[in-house]
Amino acid sequence: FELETSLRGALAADEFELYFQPIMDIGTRRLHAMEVLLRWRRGGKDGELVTPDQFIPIIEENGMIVPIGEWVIRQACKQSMLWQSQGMTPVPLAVNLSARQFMHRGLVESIRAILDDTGIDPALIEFEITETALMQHGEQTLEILGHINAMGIRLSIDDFGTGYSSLAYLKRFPVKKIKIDRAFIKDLEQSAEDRAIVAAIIALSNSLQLSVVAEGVETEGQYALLQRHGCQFAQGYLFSQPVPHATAQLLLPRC
Ligand code: G
Ligand code: G
Ligand code: G
Ligand code: MN
Ligand code: NA
Repeated sequence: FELETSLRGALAADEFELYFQPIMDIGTRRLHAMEVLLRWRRGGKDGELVTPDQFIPIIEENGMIVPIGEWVIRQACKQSMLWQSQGMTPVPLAVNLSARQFMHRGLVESIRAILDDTGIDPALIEFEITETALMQHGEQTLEILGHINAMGIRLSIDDFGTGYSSLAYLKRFPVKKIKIDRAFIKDLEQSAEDRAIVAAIIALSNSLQLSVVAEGVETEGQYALLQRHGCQFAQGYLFSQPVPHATAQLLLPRC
């Protein structure tokens, strides 16, 4: 309750920040993209850093996810353009979208306005939507995703494996990439069962022309197993935790 009260002024007080976590190309071990992760600097400049699990559920519930989520998309586009203007080679930035944002009719129009205002190449923005969110509003979601896809923004399925969809069902959506939930990666080296599940997801995804990101990769052993099974991309503490923009920019190649 107290959190909710201080969250109300947080956007106007400029207390949100973007963090970035690298997504690596497994074959080349080079940077492929970065996931954008929201942080709340509670109380301003010297305030404590609050992670999304502590406030995303609140702002999803009270609807503040709509303006805050829009701010995240705009800020990510601005950041990409700023890096480009400073001579860095951009990589795509992957922004998380909540189910609640899909229920808001204005989503497509605000994305269009952000693309226009910032001038960003839509190929440099991706949206991550969870499997569960995708299932919630079948037809309306399908329509909105169609509009987003038509703008040239790629879509990926986040936390794959934790919901109840099948890859066959996902083929109805204009999705190019799936992210295997870290629950399946955690015990990859110890668990033959998890290896079987992950191998099957990768094989079927590849045959459906979907690329695959493994989340929560923490060890070289996991990395080697994923590489052997044909997984293209990996994200996790093995490479980097989510970092602030000043650190993220050091990871970008220069033109
Ligand atoms: O950064 P990590 O530490 O704690 O993030 C936890 C989860 O919070 C992520 O998996 C993601 O689902 C969610 N999250 C992070 N940033 C955003 C955001 O900008 N918008 C939405 N909707 N969810 C986010
Ligand atoms: O670092 P400083 O407090 O001056 O940043 C001002 C705002 O601009 C912050 O919200 C910061 O997150 C944002 N920002 C994003 N990218 C950059 C950048 O490359 N340089 C600076 N100075 N600020 C950036
Ligand atoms: O997937 P969401 O979009 O749900 O995912 C990002 C979340 O996962 C962030 O909270 C991030 O801090 C966390 N995360 C990223 N890499 C790792 C990792 O290698 N191990 C663990 N335990 N958490 C991770
Ligand atoms: Mn995500
Ligand atoms: Na995830």
